[in-house]
Amino acid sequence: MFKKILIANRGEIALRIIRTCREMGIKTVAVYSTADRDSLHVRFADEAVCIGKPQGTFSYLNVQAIMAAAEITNADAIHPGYGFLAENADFAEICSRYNIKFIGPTPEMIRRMGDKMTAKETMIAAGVPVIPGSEGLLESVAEAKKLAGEMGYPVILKATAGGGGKGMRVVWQESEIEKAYDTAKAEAGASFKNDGIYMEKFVEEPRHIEIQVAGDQFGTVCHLSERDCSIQRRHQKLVEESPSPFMTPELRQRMGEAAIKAASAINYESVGTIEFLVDKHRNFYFMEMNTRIQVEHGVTEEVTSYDLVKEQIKIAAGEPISGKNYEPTMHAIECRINAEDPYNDFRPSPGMIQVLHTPGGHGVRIDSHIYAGYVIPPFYDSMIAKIIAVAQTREEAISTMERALSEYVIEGVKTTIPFHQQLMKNKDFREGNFTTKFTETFELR
Ligand code: MV4
Repeated sequence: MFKKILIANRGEIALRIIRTCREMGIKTVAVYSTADRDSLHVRFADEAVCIGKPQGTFSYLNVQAIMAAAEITNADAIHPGYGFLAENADFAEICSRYNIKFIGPTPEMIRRMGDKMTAKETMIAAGVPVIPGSEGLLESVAEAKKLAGEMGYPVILKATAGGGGKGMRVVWQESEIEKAYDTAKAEAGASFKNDGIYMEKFVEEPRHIEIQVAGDQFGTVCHLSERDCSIQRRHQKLVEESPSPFMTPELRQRMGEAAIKAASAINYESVGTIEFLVDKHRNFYFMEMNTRIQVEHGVTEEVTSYDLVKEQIKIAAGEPISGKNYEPTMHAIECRINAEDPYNDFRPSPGMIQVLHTPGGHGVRIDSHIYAGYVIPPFYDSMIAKIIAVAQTREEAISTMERALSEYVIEGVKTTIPFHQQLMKNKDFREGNFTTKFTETFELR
């Protein structure tokens, strides 16, 4: 097992990793930007190294500085968390060149899933259902027009280097395709230095349901059931839950098998997530694979009693997993609390937390790095806490969440708490009747 892990991240996920390391008897090294000097991850780690100025490119994305910090502290592994360098294959490769274990999959696995068309081709070969669309990248507008005519509108154009919604264009009729093709290609080229785009039939009003998987170096792969992440706004998830209110035992069986097939196809080793789109007839299609620990991993932990960070570290250290699949035994709902103004287009609201009271009690888990007097810097994403409510039923989990939200006192910055309070009261949400379009019509009053 590793003796010392450097955590190449900040905020709540850095704390989350430090907590598991402490339980496992592993020493930790925090790295921090000058904006994060007074952060809890710096205090809670055994050692801390300043790696640069506030902006991500100078600090948490500064590979040189992070590798130097790992060298001088004698760390034998690096945990990248999520975001920043978590899905950077070049970084994973540099770690192995320095003889430092990257806690995650191999660079080849990251690359294969990072290119969306390659990922899709891999899934087709493995027999995992994908959304009907172009075979490979589009070569011309003429090809796009011909194919869309054959498939029927609406279609969607996606950047192969994209993901998470960047560089996407929905095309409703032939008159729009030329412009959509040109702008999607230009946007992809500008954002990713890769202008490859492909086409799919557009699935209207789908649910986003993802399956958590884990695989080890011995070829054993298991799944840990699903999370429903349909409540999103501009491709930012706001609420996640497990089990999905749309799930049936039969659908879980089929999606679980497909997710295991998907991960096995690349001999996946680490924890990861297979994202699916699910249509109203419960047809499901592979969308992308995330090769990292995700923000919403705690939802799965609460319903399966499986410590995903601990398993991720054990797998990286070469230990085997049991191979048994996990079914939810509880219901968990997570609300992401962001320092944003939900009444003002979710505008970021950085600044000092003047007053803080944190909820607790039965069935409430809070993952957060904030404290009274903490200053939320403007340089990073605005998530400041995650509330996870756990209970035996969805109805009870919602009640627990409402109770926890009502206890949360955060003064000094605007937060998304009022959004979540109204969402928990919404009839369609309470009935489990929602798709990825839900937030477009949900009005905050
Ligand atoms: C789609 C789609 C409908 N049809 N693909 C959004 C993020 C990226 N992972 C893919 N996305 C979508 N791909 C087809 N063929 C709808 C979306 C989509 C979406 C997916 C999941 C969660 C929220 C979403 C919001 C808008 C669009």
